[in-house]
Amino acid sequence: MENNKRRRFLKLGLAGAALSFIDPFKASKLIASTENRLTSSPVVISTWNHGIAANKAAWEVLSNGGNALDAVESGVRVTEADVSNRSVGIGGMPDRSGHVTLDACIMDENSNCGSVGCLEGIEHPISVARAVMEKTQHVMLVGDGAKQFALDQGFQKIKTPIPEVKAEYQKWKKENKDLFKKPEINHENHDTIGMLALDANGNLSGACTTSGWAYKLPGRLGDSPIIGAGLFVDNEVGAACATGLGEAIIRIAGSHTVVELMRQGYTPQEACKMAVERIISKHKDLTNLQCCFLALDKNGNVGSFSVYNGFNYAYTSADKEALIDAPFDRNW
Ligand code: SD4
Repeated sequence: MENNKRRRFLKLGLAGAALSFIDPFKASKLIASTENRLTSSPVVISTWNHGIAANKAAWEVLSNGGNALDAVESGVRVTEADVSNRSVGIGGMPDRSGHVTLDACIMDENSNCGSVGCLEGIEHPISVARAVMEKTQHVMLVGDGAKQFALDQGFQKIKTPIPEVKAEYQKWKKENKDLFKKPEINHENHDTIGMLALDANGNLSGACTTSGWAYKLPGRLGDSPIIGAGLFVDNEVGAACATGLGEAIIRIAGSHTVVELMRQGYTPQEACKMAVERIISKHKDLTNLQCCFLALDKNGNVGSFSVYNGFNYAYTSADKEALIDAPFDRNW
């Protein structure tokens, strides 16, 4: 069979397989057009309940025929601009020297990617990450260089921490005289937004943005700005993102691992579970070690899994909007 025909045959086979196993979260809606070209019904998923508002903005783009890249950027910008959110964007918690440093990355269907780390005083790190991707030859800019680049690109300076966060920090500082005590990861700290979208042309993109671990050491980067850790997209296969303890996610190149497992034929759900099991196998002490993965494959099937209970994600498609509790390995 010549290559093109074989590819088309495989796609149609996949469509048939997907349609015959429909369940609410694996509702692949492949539609064969008259030319036997497959288009997809758009889907967007994102971490935690702040994903509901973010998905709405992303859906606005997707449902109007927009592309997945614009959708994920628009979506997570909603969370970044929400001053009541303590773990993403301008309302984010500071490091232990009182500086709010933001991390973000974005990746499109052509494996283009951009990222910023330790970016201070700029409202929308995800858009700066996109500018790194589109306007430079680099993938990642950090610290003062990232800030200077953002200002050169016309992004506005903002003052952080916002007054409420500053007050919380002052209180924390008083109560934690030993500032180099190992900071604890707790439930409240796991609120990064990672978003994955499939558009009507069957293309995938993803975005991830966070203020990171509250009271982290100055200069610390987590998984969220690292392509392959906090986010990975391969348009031939699928996309994955992560939230939770970044150090553990980086250690297994988490999101890349999930995508590669999907490439081997595992469902998004199985792939997320296997990545979590890998994390578990690499850590003797799982106290407070929460990590969660979210995945979307090329056919619109989704999956998620976390170490502990408590992780949920927002799902939006043409016929369903839901906040879904992720399966988990163990209870807290
Ligand atoms: C980090 N993964 O910086 C992020 C933290 C997180 O919700 O997910 N917060 O390690």
